[in-house]
Amino acid sequence: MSYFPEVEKINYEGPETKNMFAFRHYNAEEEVMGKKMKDHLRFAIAYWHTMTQDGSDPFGDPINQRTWFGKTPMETAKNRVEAFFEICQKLGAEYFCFHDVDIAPQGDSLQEFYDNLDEITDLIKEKMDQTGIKLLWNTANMFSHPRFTNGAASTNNADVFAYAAAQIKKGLDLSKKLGGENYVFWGGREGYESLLNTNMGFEQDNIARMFKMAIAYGEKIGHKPQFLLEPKPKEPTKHQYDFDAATAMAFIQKYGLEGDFKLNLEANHATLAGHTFEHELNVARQYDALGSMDANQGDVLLGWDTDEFPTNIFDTTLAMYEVLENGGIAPGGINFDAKVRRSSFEMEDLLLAHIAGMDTYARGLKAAAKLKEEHFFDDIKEKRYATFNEGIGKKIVDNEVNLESLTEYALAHDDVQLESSHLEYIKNCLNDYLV
Ligand code: XLS
Ligand code: NI
Ligand code: NI
Repeated sequence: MSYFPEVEKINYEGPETKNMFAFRHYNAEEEVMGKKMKDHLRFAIAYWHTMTQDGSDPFGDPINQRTWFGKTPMETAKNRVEAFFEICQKLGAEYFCFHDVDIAPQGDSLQEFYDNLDEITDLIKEKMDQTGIKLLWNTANMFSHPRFTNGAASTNNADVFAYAAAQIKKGLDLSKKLGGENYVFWGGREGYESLLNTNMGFEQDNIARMFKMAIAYGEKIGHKPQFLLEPKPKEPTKHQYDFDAATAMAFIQKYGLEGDFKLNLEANHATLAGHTFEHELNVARQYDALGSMDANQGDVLLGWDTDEFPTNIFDTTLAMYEVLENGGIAPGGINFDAKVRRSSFEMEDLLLAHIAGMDTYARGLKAAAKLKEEHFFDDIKEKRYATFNEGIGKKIVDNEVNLESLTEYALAHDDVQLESSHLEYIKNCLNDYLV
């Protein structure tokens, strides 16, 4: 049975097409800088936003009616597998991501949850084998259930810590079963509400303990996905420990996790932290820790994680430029951690929204490749730092100076001449690459 009988496989038809269900810019097999677009972009579909999002908001009841709703939670879960792989196939997305709770009902006990997960992942594995679609990453949802009100690995309650460990262990078992290429930790409730009752150092030590157990377990079962830490500054927790890329790297370094962990960076989390997405990607690159991307966008007028589908080509161009500078994103990918707006409640909107996101990233890739091929930023930066290429500048870079020798130099050259950055001119030229 088909859940989208009216829609054929979505193909590239070019920017002139009037067909809503066609790509206008994403052409999977087309080569950009000697590599297929699909291999640059490694698109993944997020199970949660696509299959379980009901369109509700704090003021509105669920609105999304889906034909995969069944009579029991398990029946719905099974139908979802069918529908999900149809969506991935129709879009030509080769990867997917999920939380444990997205794919199977939790039932009345942890054992029942495990059994449900086993049954559903059998179905998922069958679909993966049939279609060739691969698991980019999975993760454990350790933030929705009331038991995680005070955190998971950072909880004040040891039984909760143990429960979280059991979810992670299962997550790694499922990752092995499905050949997951990465495994994500997003610390939704790993943070605190008030310092009046919080031992921050103790909580962070416990998070590191949990991560080390995850690494050890991966080694034990002979399955080592790339571990990824996903920063976010707030929401749901007021102070989240992995505030941004730099904070997450400080944590990773403090606990000696550099060899095992990279970062999964999300566009909307970057802006919530008061950064641009490209800033976060660039920071990660400085540490050789750019692991994967959660593609979405926030709304400049709203201060929360709106998880909109990315449609801003300025942002995707600068993000893809960082990816090209990184030499690619594999084994990570571009996961659409994005949901349709409440008013886009038809099932077909799930396809249209992904088409928009994929086209926007394709345009970003093409523009970024041109910027790189034409050395647009390289030339600007080369010129801007030119004083370090010779004379005293070169000596600084070669570590041949100290405060005394620089003082001697400065006394003789205190008539400093600056050059204008012509930033407005740069932005004007950059626009030519975007359209
Ligand atoms: C929420 C996060 C979440 C992670 C996976 O804001 O983005 O969806 O990506 O737990
Ligand atoms: Ni995310
Ligand atoms: Ni998010």
